[in-house]
Amino acid sequence: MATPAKTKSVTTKGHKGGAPKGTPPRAPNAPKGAKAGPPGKPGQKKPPSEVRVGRAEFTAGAAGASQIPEEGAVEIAFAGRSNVGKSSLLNMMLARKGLARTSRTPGCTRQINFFDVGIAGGPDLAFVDLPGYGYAKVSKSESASWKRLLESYLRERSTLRAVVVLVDIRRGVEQEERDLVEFLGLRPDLRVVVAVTKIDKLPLNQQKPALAQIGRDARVRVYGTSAETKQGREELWAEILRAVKDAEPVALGPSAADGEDEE
Ligand SMILES: Nc1nc2c(ncn2[C@@H]2O[C@H](COP(=O)(O)OP(=O)(O)OP(=O)(O)O)[C@@H](O)[C@H]2O)c(=O)[nH]1
Ligand SMILES: [Mg+2]
Repeated sequence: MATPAKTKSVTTKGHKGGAPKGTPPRAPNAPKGAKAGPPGKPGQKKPPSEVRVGRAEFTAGAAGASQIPEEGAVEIAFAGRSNVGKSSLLNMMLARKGLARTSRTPGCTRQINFFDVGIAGGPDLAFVDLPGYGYAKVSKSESASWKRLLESYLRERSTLRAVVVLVDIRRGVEQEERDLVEFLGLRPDLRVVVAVTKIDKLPLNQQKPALAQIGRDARVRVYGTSAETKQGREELWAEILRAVKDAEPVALGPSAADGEDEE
Protein backbone atom coordinates (compact mmCIF):
# COMPACT_ATOMS: atom_id res chain seq x y z
CA MET A 1 0.00 0.00 0.00
CA ALA A 2 2.32 2.68 -1.23
CA THR A 3 0.29 5.86 -1.46
CA PRO A 4 -2.97 7.07 -0.07
CA ALA A 5 -5.94 6.51 -2.33
CA LYS A 6 -7.77 9.35 -3.92
CA THR A 7 -10.63 7.26 -5.12
CA LYS A 8 -12.19 5.18 -2.42
CA SER A 9 -15.09 6.66 -0.61
CA VAL A 10 -15.89 4.94 2.60
CA THR A 11 -19.32 4.31 3.92
CA THR A 12 -20.07 3.28 7.43
CA LYS A 13 -22.57 0.54 7.89
CA GLY A 14 -25.67 1.60 9.70
CA HIS A 15 -24.70 5.23 9.88
CA LYS A 16 -27.05 7.69 8.28
CA GLY A 17 -24.75 10.73 8.46
CA GLY A 18 -25.73 14.23 9.47
CA ALA A 19 -25.94 15.52 12.99
CA PRO A 20 -26.79 13.10 15.75
CA LYS A 21 -30.40 12.99 16.79
CA GLY A 22 -31.21 15.72 19.22
CA THR A 23 -28.46 18.10 18.08
CA PRO A 24 -29.84 21.62 17.95
CA PRO A 25 -29.65 23.24 14.53
CA ARG A 26 -26.57 25.23 13.59
CA ALA A 27 -26.72 28.99 13.38
CA PRO A 28 -26.94 29.95 9.70
CA ASN A 29 -23.37 31.28 9.51
CA ALA A 30 -21.81 28.93 12.04
CA PRO A 31 -18.92 26.75 10.87
CA LYS A 32 -20.07 23.41 9.53
CA GLY A 33 -20.13 20.90 12.33
CA ALA A 34 -20.01 23.49 15.07
CA LYS A 35 -21.91 22.56 18.16
CA ALA A 36 -24.94 24.76 18.17
CA GLY A 37 -27.24 25.88 20.87
CA PRO A 38 -30.11 28.30 20.95
CA PRO A 39 -28.97 31.18 18.76
CA GLY A 40 -27.80 34.34 20.46
CA LYS A 41 -28.18 33.09 24.01
CA PRO A 42 -26.22 35.45 26.27
CA GLY A 43 -23.08 33.99 27.83
CA GLN A 44 -22.92 31.21 25.28
CA LYS A 45 -19.39 30.22 24.26
CA LYS A 46 -18.77 31.02 20.63
CA PRO A 47 -17.28 28.16 18.62
CA PRO A 48 -13.82 28.89 17.23
CA SER A 49 -13.98 30.16 13.66
CA GLU A 50 -13.51 27.69 10.84
CA VAL A 51 -9.95 26.85 9.85
CA ARG A 52 -9.64 26.93 6.07
CA VAL A 53 -7.10 24.58 4.58
CA GLY A 54 -5.60 25.97 1.39
CA ARG A 55 -3.10 23.21 0.70
CA ALA A 56 -3.12 19.56 1.66
CA GLU A 57 -0.86 17.22 -0.30
CA PHE A 58 0.57 13.79 0.21
CA THR A 59 4.35 14.16 0.16
CA ALA A 60 5.93 10.91 1.32
CA GLY A 61 5.25 7.45 2.66
CA ALA A 62 7.84 5.70 4.79
CA ALA A 63 7.79 1.98 5.38
CA GLY A 64 11.26 2.13 6.90
CA ALA A 65 13.46 4.64 8.70
CA SER A 66 15.48 5.37 5.56
CA GLN A 67 12.33 6.58 3.76
CA ILE A 68 11.38 9.19 6.35
CA PRO A 69 11.74 12.57 4.63
CA GLU A 70 14.11 15.24 5.86
CA GLU A 71 12.81 17.44 8.63
CA GLY A 72 10.97 20.50 7.39
CA ALA A 73 7.74 22.06 8.61
CA VAL A 74 6.40 21.53 12.10
CA GLU A 75 4.65 18.15 12.31
CA ILE A 76 1.47 16.96 13.97
CA ALA A 77 1.12 13.18 14.14
CA PHE A 78 -2.05 11.12 14.48
CA ALA A 79 -1.56 7.93 16.50
CA GLY A 80 -3.83 5.23 17.81
CA ARG A 81 -4.98 1.67 17.47
CA SER A 82 -5.85 0.25 14.11
CA ASN A 83 -9.30 1.26 12.85
CA VAL A 84 -9.76 3.99 15.49
CA GLY A 85 -10.21 6.55 12.71
CA LYS A 86 -6.80 8.24 12.32
CA SER A 87 -6.93 8.62 8.54
CA SER A 88 -10.59 9.69 8.67
CA LEU A 89 -9.88 12.34 11.29
CA LEU A 90 -6.93 13.63 9.29
CA ASN A 91 -9.13 13.93 6.19
CA MET A 92 -11.84 15.65 8.23
CA MET A 93 -9.34 18.14 9.70
CA LEU A 94 -7.96 18.88 6.23
CA ALA A 95 -11.42 18.94 4.64
CA ARG A 96 -10.19 16.52 1.95
CA LYS A 97 -12.19 13.38 1.44
CA GLY A 98 -10.03 10.42 0.50
CA LEU A 99 -6.65 12.17 0.83
CA ALA A 100 -5.52 9.61 3.40
CA ARG A 101 -6.79 6.14 2.63
CA THR A 102 -9.43 4.84 5.02
CA SER A 103 -10.99 1.42 5.30
CA ARG A 104 -13.43 -0.58 7.34
CA THR A 105 -10.77 -3.29 7.49
CA PRO A 106 -8.18 -2.65 10.21
CA GLY A 107 -4.53 -2.40 9.24
CA CYS A 108 -5.15 -0.08 6.30
CA THR A 109 -2.34 2.41 6.88
CA ARG A 110 0.88 0.42 6.83
CA GLN A 111 3.45 3.14 6.60
CA ILE A 112 4.05 6.61 7.96
CA ASN A 113 2.37 9.01 5.55
CA PHE A 114 3.34 12.68 5.42
CA PHE A 115 1.07 15.48 4.20
CA ASP A 116 2.00 19.11 3.59
CA VAL A 117 -0.62 21.44 5.00
CA GLY A 118 -1.15 25.14 4.46
CA ILE A 119 -3.90 26.96 6.30
CA ALA A 120 -5.20 30.44 5.64
CA GLY A 121 -3.21 32.90 7.71
CA GLY A 122 -1.36 30.16 9.60
CA PRO A 123 2.00 28.44 9.64
CA ASP A 124 3.08 25.70 7.22
CA LEU A 125 2.53 22.35 8.84
CA ALA A 126 2.85 18.68 8.09
CA PHE A 127 0.27 16.14 9.21
CA VAL A 128 1.56 12.64 9.76
CA ASP A 129 -0.71 9.60 9.54
CA LEU A 130 0.80 6.75 11.54
CA PRO A 131 0.14 3.04 11.12
CA GLY A 132 -2.23 1.72 13.78
CA TYR A 133 -1.18 -0.59 16.57
CA GLY A 134 -3.03 -3.57 17.99
CA TYR A 135 -3.90 -5.07 14.63
CA ALA A 136 -3.93 -8.82 15.14
CA LYS A 137 -3.60 -9.89 11.53
CA VAL A 138 -0.03 -8.76 10.96
CA SER A 139 2.84 -11.12 11.51
CA LYS A 140 4.87 -10.73 14.69
CA SER A 141 7.92 -9.64 12.76
CA GLU A 142 5.95 -7.06 10.76
CA SER A 143 4.34 -5.62 13.86
CA ALA A 144 7.73 -5.51 15.63
CA SER A 145 9.25 -3.61 12.73
CA TRP A 146 6.34 -1.11 12.67
CA LYS A 147 6.78 -0.61 16.39
CA ARG A 148 10.48 0.14 15.94
CA LEU A 149 9.74 2.54 13.11
CA LEU A 150 7.01 4.32 15.05
CA GLU A 151 9.00 4.58 18.24
CA SER A 152 12.10 5.92 16.57
CA TYR A 153 10.00 8.48 14.67
CA LEU A 154 8.19 9.59 17.84
CA ARG A 155 11.39 9.71 19.87
CA GLU A 156 13.72 11.38 17.41
CA ARG A 157 11.75 13.67 15.15
CA SER A 158 12.70 17.13 16.30
CA THR A 159 10.11 18.89 14.13
CA LEU A 160 7.31 16.86 15.75
CA ARG A 161 5.34 19.23 17.95
CA ALA A 162 2.17 17.43 18.90
CA VAL A 163 0.75 13.94 18.84
CA VAL A 164 -2.97 13.49 18.61
CA VAL A 165 -3.74 10.21 20.36
CA LEU A 166 -7.04 8.79 19.17
CA VAL A 167 -9.41 6.86 21.38
CA ASP A 168 -12.62 5.26 20.11
CA ILE A 169 -15.53 6.52 22.21
CA ARG A 170 -16.92 3.00 22.45
CA ARG A 171 -13.63 1.43 23.63
CA GLY A 172 -12.24 4.09 25.92
CA VAL A 173 -8.66 4.20 27.19
CA GLU A 174 -6.97 0.80 27.20
CA GLN A 175 -3.49 -0.37 28.15
CA GLU A 176 -2.02 0.46 24.73
CA GLU A 177 -3.14 4.09 24.98
CA ARG A 178 -1.71 4.35 28.50
CA ASP A 179 1.59 2.90 27.23
CA LEU A 180 1.63 5.31 24.30
CA VAL A 181 0.97 8.37 26.46
CA GLU A 182 3.65 7.21 28.90
CA PHE A 183 6.11 6.75 26.04
CA LEU A 184 5.32 10.23 24.73
CA GLY A 185 5.94 11.56 28.24
CA LEU A 186 9.64 10.91 27.57
CA ARG A 187 9.51 13.99 25.39
CA PRO A 188 8.22 16.90 27.44
CA ASP A 189 8.48 19.16 24.38
CA LEU A 190 5.60 17.26 22.74
CA ARG A 191 2.00 18.26 23.27
CA VAL A 192 -0.20 15.21 23.68
CA VAL A 193 -3.79 15.76 22.65
CA VAL A 194 -6.47 13.11 23.05
CA ALA A 195 -9.11 13.03 20.33
CA VAL A 196 -12.05 10.79 21.03
CA THR A 197 -13.31 9.43 17.71
CA LYS A 198 -16.63 8.27 16.27
CA ILE A 199 -18.74 10.11 18.83
CA ASP A 200 -21.62 9.95 16.34
CA LYS A 201 -21.79 6.22 17.07
CA LEU A 202 -23.22 6.91 20.53
CA PRO A 203 -26.53 8.58 21.23
CA LEU A 204 -26.14 12.17 22.42
CA ASN A 205 -27.04 11.38 26.04
CA GLN A 206 -24.23 8.81 26.26
CA GLN A 207 -21.56 10.99 24.66
CA LYS A 208 -20.98 13.32 27.61
CA PRO A 209 -20.47 10.62 30.26
CA ALA A 210 -18.26 8.60 27.90
CA LEU A 211 -16.10 11.66 27.15
CA ALA A 212 -15.87 12.48 30.86
CA GLN A 213 -14.73 8.93 31.65
CA ILE A 214 -12.06 9.04 28.94
CA GLY A 215 -10.92 12.44 30.26
CA ARG A 216 -10.53 10.96 33.75
CA ASP A 217 -8.63 7.95 32.42
CA ALA A 218 -6.38 9.97 30.12
CA ARG A 219 -5.85 12.75 32.67
CA VAL A 220 -5.70 15.36 29.93
CA ARG A 221 -8.31 17.41 28.19
CA VAL A 222 -10.03 15.33 25.55
CA TYR A 223 -11.74 16.44 22.38
CA GLY A 224 -14.84 14.62 21.13
CA THR A 225 -14.76 14.30 17.34
CA SER A 226 -16.66 12.75 14.50
CA ALA A 227 -15.32 12.40 10.99
CA GLU A 228 -18.92 11.92 9.88
CA THR A 229 -20.47 15.06 11.35
CA LYS A 230 -17.21 17.08 11.60
CA GLN A 231 -17.96 17.72 15.23
CA GLY A 232 -14.93 18.84 17.23
CA ARG A 233 -12.95 19.96 14.17
CA GLU A 234 -12.50 23.59 15.11
CA GLU A 235 -11.78 22.85 18.78
CA LEU A 236 -9.09 20.33 17.81
CA TRP A 237 -7.61 22.74 15.27
CA ALA A 238 -7.46 25.43 17.96
CA GLU A 239 -5.58 23.07 20.28
CA ILE A 240 -3.16 22.05 17.51
CA LEU A 241 -2.45 25.66 16.62
CA ARG A 242 -1.90 26.51 20.29
CA ALA A 243 0.61 23.67 20.55
CA VAL A 244 2.43 24.93 17.46
CA LYS A 245 2.45 28.50 18.70
CA ASP A 246 3.54 27.68 22.26
CA ALA A 247 6.50 25.73 20.98
CA GLU A 248 7.45 28.24 18.32
CA PRO A 249 11.09 29.24 18.61
CA VAL A 250 11.61 33.01 18.60
CA ALA A 251 13.04 32.87 15.09
CA LEU A 252 9.73 31.63 13.65
CA GLY A 253 7.94 34.90 14.33
CA PRO A 254 8.54 37.98 12.22
CA SER A 255 12.15 37.02 11.78
CA ALA A 256 14.57 38.53 14.25
CA ALA A 257 17.27 38.05 11.65
CA ASP A 258 15.37 40.07 9.02
CA GLY A 259 17.53 42.89 7.77
CA GLU A 260 20.31 42.00 10.12
CA ASP A 261 23.53 40.38 9.08
CA GLU A 262 24.81 38.31 11.89
CA GLU A 263 28.54 38.62 12.30
N1 LIG B 1 -19.32 6.62 12.15
C1 LIG B 1 -18.04 6.95 12.09
N2 LIG B 1 -17.18 6.14 11.46
C2 LIG B 1 -15.87 6.49 11.41
C3 LIG B 1 -15.39 7.69 12.00
N3 LIG B 1 -14.06 7.77 11.81
C4 LIG B 1 -13.72 6.66 11.13
N4 LIG B 1 -14.79 5.88 10.89
C5 LIG B 1 -14.81 4.60 10.18
O1 LIG B 1 -13.92 3.71 10.85
C6 LIG B 1 -13.21 2.90 9.91
C7 LIG B 1 -11.71 3.05 10.12
O2 LIG B 1 -11.32 4.37 9.82
P1 LIG B 1 -9.82 4.73 9.40
O3 LIG B 1 -9.77 6.21 9.33
O4 LIG B 1 -9.40 3.97 8.18
O5 LIG B 1 -9.01 4.20 10.66
P2 LIG B 1 -7.44 4.17 10.92
O6 LIG B 1 -7.24 4.44 12.35
O7 LIG B 1 -6.74 5.06 9.95
O8 LIG B 1 -7.08 2.64 10.61
P3 LIG B 1 -5.67 1.97 10.24
O9 LIG B 1 -5.10 2.73 9.10
O10 LIG B 1 -6.06 0.59 9.90
O11 LIG B 1 -4.82 2.03 11.45
C8 LIG B 1 -13.69 3.35 8.52
O12 LIG B 1 -14.73 2.49 8.12
C9 LIG B 1 -14.23 4.75 8.78
O13 LIG B 1 -15.24 5.14 7.88
C10 LIG B 1 -16.35 8.54 12.65
O14 LIG B 1 -16.05 9.61 13.20
N5 LIG B 1 -17.65 8.12 12.65
MG1 LIG C 1 -5.28 4.71 8.59
